Amino acid sequence: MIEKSKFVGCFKGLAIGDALAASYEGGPVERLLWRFLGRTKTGQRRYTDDTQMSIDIAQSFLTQKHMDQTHLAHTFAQSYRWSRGYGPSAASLLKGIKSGQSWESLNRKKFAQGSMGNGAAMRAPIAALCCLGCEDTLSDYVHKSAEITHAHPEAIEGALLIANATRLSLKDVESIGILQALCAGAVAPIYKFRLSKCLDYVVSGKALPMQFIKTEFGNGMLASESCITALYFAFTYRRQSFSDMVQAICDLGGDADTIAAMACAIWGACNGGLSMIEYDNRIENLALVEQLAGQIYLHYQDRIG
Ligand code: AR6
Ligand code: MG
Repeated sequence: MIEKSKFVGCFKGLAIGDALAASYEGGPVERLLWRFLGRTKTGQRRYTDDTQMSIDIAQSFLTQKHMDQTHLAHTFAQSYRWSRGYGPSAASLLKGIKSGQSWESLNRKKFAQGSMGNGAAMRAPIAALCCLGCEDTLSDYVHKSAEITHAHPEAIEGALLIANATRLSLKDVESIGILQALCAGAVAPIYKFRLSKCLDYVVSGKALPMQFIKTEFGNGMLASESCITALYFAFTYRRQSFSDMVQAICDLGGDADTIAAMACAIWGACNGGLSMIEYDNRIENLALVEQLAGQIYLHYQDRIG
């Protein structure tokens, strides 16, 4: 049986990584803007769309008890606030849903194959938590939660990689075994290529220079430019300090908050949330995040009897 602390660590890790790295995302304009938007009135660090959409997945699951795409699409749309820093295509899609259009009419409107941004992968760890105990539903659940906003096959595959890495981390599978399993199941050439390099580097245990990580795995907004980067950090820092990993991701820059959200969720799924207590009063709404993780855990307990 998986410990509750791992569910809490996964969800809190996602929110903490997102909030701590948000001020390192993008170029000078984005960073300047976040200096004004990045704190609550009481001085806590605000999280971005990564955590908000993860909360939406959890709340929709806890209300509906199964994957209900219409309910989830409306939950995403109701939570949308421009000040959370959503991706441009995701923002216009969510505003369209809020104005009464269906997600099916919008998710291939801007791009013929849909968005291949990392916005589906960033929330995939929480989809994985919702499926624990009935894991044959995981692929379908992640696919359906992703395609509402990200219909492109690479966005969906990125979400599946992050969800599966989370699931196996919760079960204490060793990093090499997880990466081998992901390599074996990879479909898109970019994921096959980057995953096999990631496996080699994690096996070697060598620290890679930042510029090299950026060239090898990427640090951009596309799923193919950030998901393997997050896996590299999560498994390189698995037995090291959480805060050192966050700092390294901040130093990498680019889409730092989303890379941190994914890596920190997986780190928390491996190590649990005990070492994250120091952030409890520093990050917005962590009590809600912990409460939602606890409620999802109760479902897991019910399932496994
Ligand atoms: N073809 C070309 N460019 C694309 C395509 C495509 N099929 N799909 C996406 N892009 P979006 P997200 C480019 O808007 O994935 C936030 O900070 C295009 O430039 O769907 O939800 C989140 O936290 C598009 O605007 O956003 C993430 O960190 C961009 O990718 C990040 O933004 C992002 O796709 C992405 O979030
Ligand atoms: Mg982000």
